Amino acid sequence: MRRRSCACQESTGSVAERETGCADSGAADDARDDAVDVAGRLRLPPVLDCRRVRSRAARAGVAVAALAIAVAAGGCDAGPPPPTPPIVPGSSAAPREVNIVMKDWVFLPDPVDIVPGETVLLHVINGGLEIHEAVIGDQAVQDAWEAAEGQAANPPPGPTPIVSVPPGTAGIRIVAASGQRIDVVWTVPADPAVVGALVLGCHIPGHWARGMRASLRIASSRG
Ligand SMILES: [Cu+2]
Repeated sequence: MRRRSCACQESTGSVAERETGCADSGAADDARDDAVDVAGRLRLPPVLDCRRVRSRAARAGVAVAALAIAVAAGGCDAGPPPPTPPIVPGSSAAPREVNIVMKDWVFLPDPVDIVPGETVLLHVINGGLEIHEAVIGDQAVQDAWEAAEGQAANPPPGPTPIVSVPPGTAGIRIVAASGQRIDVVWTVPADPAVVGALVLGCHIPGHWARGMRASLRIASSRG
């Protein structure tokens, strides 16, 4: 008997058998040996190695299948989001409406597409459970609000301290409670270099550290 050290042939794990060589595939007299194997298997030592390999092969098969599905679907983390089609920039007379949804620790969408010089009507919606804010500004603005609000965290009993930042570092700040929507008209700077440095961030204490930020992307315009 050539297969008495392995019990793979009893089961449906034929792929593992072929891969591991547990089954002797070339023997013409195996039919007779099989009968002896089946009859005598209980007398053999445990065949854990073969079963373990089969289990591994099964897991590998699941992983390969999952990868194939992810590839077919384009993947959830398949790199940067696709570019948006050219958009019609807003004007002061007809601002372009832009939704920014704040959730617990993220902004949606990310990035937010804007056109330098256009006027937008921001609908800032807090879809999370905690209070959030949308601060639009460059890194100096983000740093200023992070420092200011960090100092105001866990205030002593009494009136809530007013949070402020040095002149020139305020940027745009929109604070919304859970479930609240606030609309703000904003004219985007005309200089693409300035727009390219803008960041969207939340500085309610601890939120920036949790990664609550998004980028603003210059979109191509039509019209
Ligand atoms: Cu937040």
